[in-house]
Amino acid sequence: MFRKVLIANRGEIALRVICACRELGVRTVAVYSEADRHSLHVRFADEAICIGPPRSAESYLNVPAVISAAEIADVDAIHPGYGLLSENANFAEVCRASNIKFIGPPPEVTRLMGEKEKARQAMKRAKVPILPGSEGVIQSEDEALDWAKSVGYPIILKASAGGGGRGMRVVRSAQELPALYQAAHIEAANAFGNGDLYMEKFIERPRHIEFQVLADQHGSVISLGERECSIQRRHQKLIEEAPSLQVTQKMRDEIAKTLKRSLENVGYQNAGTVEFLMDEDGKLYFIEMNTRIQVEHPVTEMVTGIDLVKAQLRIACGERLSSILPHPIPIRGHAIECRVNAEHPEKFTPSAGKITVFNVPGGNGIRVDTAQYAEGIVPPYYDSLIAKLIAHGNDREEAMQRMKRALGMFVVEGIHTTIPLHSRIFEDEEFRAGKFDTKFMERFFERQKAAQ
Ligand code: MV4
Repeated sequence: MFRKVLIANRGEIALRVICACRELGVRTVAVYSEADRHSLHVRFADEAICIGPPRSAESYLNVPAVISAAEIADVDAIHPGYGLLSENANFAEVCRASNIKFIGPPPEVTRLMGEKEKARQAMKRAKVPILPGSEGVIQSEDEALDWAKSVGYPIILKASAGGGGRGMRVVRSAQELPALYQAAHIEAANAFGNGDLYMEKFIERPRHIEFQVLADQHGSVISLGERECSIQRRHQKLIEEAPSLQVTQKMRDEIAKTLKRSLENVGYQNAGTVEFLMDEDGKLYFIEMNTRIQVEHPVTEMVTGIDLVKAQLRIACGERLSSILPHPIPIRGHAIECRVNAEHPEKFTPSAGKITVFNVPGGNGIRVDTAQYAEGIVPPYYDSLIAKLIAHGNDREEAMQRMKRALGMFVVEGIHTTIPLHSRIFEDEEFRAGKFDTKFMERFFERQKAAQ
């Protein structure tokens, strides 16, 4: 096992990685910005190094500062967490050049998956189902019109360097295509420094279902089942669960088989998430792959009993999946996660400030991943996630009961949070029936307004 690992992140995920390292007897090095001096990841790491001013660009995203800290502390490896540098292939390359193990896939694979259209074609070649669409990036407006005609409207234009919802345009007719093509191209060029676009058939009411995978450094890949992530607002997930009510064991086994083949083919390593859209007929289509540990990984941990972060560390040390995972992977009961964000309840704008009261729920089937505490500060510079509340039960009903009672016992004062919103969602009949797609929150807010 590694002797010492640097965690290039902050907040709950930095603490989550510290927990995994502790259990494996690995020394930890935290890095922090001037705004995070009193954060728990700094307190609980064995060593901590300040790497710059509050703004991420000058601290957590500052590659020379992070690498210098790693060299000064003499670490064997860096865990990037999620967001920040986690999917930055250049950073992974600098780690390699500095003889520091990057805990994630090789930079070549990160780069491939970061180019969404290339990833799509690679998965298509490996027989993973994809939506009808363009083959390779679109070179011109005329080419876009040709593809759209062959695919059939509506279509969606996506930025090849994008992901997570930025730089997308839905096109419903040939007449409106030219303007939307130009808008998407310019937006992508400005946002990502790369204006490349591709096209897919548009699904009106998709469900977002993603598969967790682990891959060792000896060419072996395994799927740990799916998560249902359709409850989101403005591309920010609010609630995730595992397993999905819509995925049968037959579908799960089939996807596991195709993912094993396709990801072994591209030389995937470490943890990853493969995103699919499910159409109205219940069919799954690959849309993109995330090459990091995700925010919502705990729901998979709760139903499989597998510690994904410890698995990441052990894989990065060269251990084989066959020596760290049970076979077959069990799926036990049901888990749901609420993302507790520091946000204004109606406007959904960040709510920074000092937390005065912080009572964290516990008890049977409840897990809370957080780096916050009473008297703690929520700085305005970063992501608004302050805690993840995870409920596990023998079935979805029990997980929901536990979540409801835990939400009622989660007391945060001094800032606004999404806790009251979550409580209302867990009273909603449509949610309780598991009837949701990515437009759920829009309908939910309409129902709430109508009920007032
Ligand atoms: C789509 C789609 C419908 N059809 N692709 C948004 C985020 C990005 N990862 C993919 N997204 C979508 N791609 C096709 N062909 C609808 C969305 C979409 C969406 C997807 C997942 C979760 C929430 C979403 C909200 C709006 C649109």
